[in-house]
Amino acid sequence: MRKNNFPEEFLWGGATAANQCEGAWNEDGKGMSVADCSNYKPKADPKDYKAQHGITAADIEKAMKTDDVMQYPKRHGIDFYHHYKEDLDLFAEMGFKVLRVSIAWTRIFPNGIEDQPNEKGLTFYESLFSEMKKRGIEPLVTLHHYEMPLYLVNHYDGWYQRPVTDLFVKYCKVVFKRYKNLVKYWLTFNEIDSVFRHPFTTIGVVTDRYPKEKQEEIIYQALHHQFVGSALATKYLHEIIPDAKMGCMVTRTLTYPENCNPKNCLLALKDNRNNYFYSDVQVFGEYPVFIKNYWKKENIHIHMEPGDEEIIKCYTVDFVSFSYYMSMVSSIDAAKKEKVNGNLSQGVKNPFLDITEWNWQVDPTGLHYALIDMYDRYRRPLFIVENGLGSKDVLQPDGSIIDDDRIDYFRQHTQAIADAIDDGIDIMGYTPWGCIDMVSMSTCQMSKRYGFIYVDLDDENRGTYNRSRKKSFYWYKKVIASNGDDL
Ligand code: BGP
Repeated sequence: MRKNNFPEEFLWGGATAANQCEGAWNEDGKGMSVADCSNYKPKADPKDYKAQHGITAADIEKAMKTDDVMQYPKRHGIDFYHHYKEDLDLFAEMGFKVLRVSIAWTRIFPNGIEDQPNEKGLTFYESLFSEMKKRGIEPLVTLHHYEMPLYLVNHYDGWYQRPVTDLFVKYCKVVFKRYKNLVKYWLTFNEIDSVFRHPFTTIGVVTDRYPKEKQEEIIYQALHHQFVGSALATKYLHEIIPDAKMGCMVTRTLTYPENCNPKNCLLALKDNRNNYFYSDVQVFGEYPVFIKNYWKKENIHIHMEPGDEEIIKCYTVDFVSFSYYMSMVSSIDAAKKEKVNGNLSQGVKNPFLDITEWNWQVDPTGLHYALIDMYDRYRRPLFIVENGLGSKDVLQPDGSIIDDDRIDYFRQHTQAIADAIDDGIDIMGYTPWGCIDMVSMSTCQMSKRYGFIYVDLDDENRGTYNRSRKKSFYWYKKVIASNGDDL
């Protein structure tokens, strides 16, 4: 058995999000959220990155009028809302030290604007966090994971309008006060950099309501409001729970140059810098020069209230968390090259890497690279809060699932983390994504599975919702028990 150097306090666990697992979309006073209205929208033009999840105003109108959970699969999720105790038992059996969950804003403030929070929503999360603590599992809570009240989309144009920042901060203060004895680790916005990939689910902006030439500016404006919201949430967290830690959360899309042609290297440098923009603001507390320069050149004007820049400067995050699924390649000849077109990733194919069934390029060495690079840049503790392999698991006649490909994937990525720790990188923990199968974010399908735990439910919503242990369940249990030595 190889001896790795994971620290004793390393937080092993898994990650989930309310909108993909809870279900119970209209129970106990919950309001309708953007997730309850989103369905998979195939891209009309594969080259148009922004068309993914290009929800239109007409789609929302239609979604609001139907109760059909099959058409909107996130509405039923895996019914975690009613199964959470049994799921926590399984996580505890694997030895989880931490579980990443998100709070559905719409359970606390159904429309986002009420004077008083919804007590039933608050009680649900109180019970969830208490049950975790009873099992020795530390909650890691995302405040905003692709879920916001639909009311705010229809009445404020989502995060484009400033009042949404205040409403978000109000919601944050309520949950900080209520859970101050239960939750120490918090994250502000899940993959805040996704605003251009799928604006509806991230900032509640329905792009077709605006002229094409204004859309980019509107997205940056909404993003500014989120940055201010993130800084204020950090401020109030530290005031209300002084020993709590706040993290930002970004998608790390590490990009390599196609080769050592200096032009490709320069392009990759710029692509990586664009990816870093979002965490730069939340860690350094200011907009980078290159973004201000870009806005100037593109004639993009961002309205900032007096004091905004100071707020962003003063209340930066305590740690940096990120999802890591794949790496990318930059090439000045991209148009002429072979491509990989996954549902979220697109780009030049890297001949040295395997791809998943959904065309995501698998690159464990890239995780090691990304950890070194991020730590050199930020010098703050890092937390890998998403990583994993989406695949179509095959049920054996005896009901078991032999997911050796997933075990391989995790073995290599866990080793990459161990190697980065060996290089002196400060890593707080590792929470593989979708530790229990749930509805896929981008495809809205159940058949894209990530879990150590299988959930009996198919794309047509047929199934018993029964949970069962995959082969990877036993593998991960052994890894945690040996603190990362026995891979
Ligand atoms: C991240 C999201 C998650 C999640 C994961 C896997 O971008 O934060 O919510 O679902 O990707 O993506 P998918 O479910 O589309 O395969």
